[in-house]
Amino acid sequence: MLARKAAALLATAAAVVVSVVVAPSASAHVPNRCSGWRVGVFDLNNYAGQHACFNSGSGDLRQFALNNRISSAWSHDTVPWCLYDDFSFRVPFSQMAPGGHYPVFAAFATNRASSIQRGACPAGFGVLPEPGVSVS
Ligand SMILES: [Ca+2]
Repeated sequence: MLARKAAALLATAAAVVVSVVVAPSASAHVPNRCSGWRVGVFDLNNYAGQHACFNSGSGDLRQFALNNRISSAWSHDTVPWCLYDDFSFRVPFSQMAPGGHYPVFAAFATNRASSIQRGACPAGFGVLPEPGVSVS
């Protein structure tokens, strides 16, 4: 398990182009996992389970064992992030709002993302609704 996490961390470091790291916001209800990163994604609700941290995104979430497995996420970024159903940023289906917190993804978006990228989706794709639920 430790080796898997180490491998995931190495994959994260290798795959993510680190530019300016945005300091996390003061949102007290978001756990410290991925502190200092723009976006954290998780395979379980409430920011739990397998996770990955991004500053620009990934064209292949298999690298993080998270393909079709993201069910919660948060963003500390100031711009939207687009979620894609396919690899290599193909088939956008929704976007996370700047600073959005999603302890539970909407049903249509759960376990669907195969790639994720900083920046808005093409026009016509709505913002993922935030459930407004805080994690204590
Ligand atoms: Ca998919």
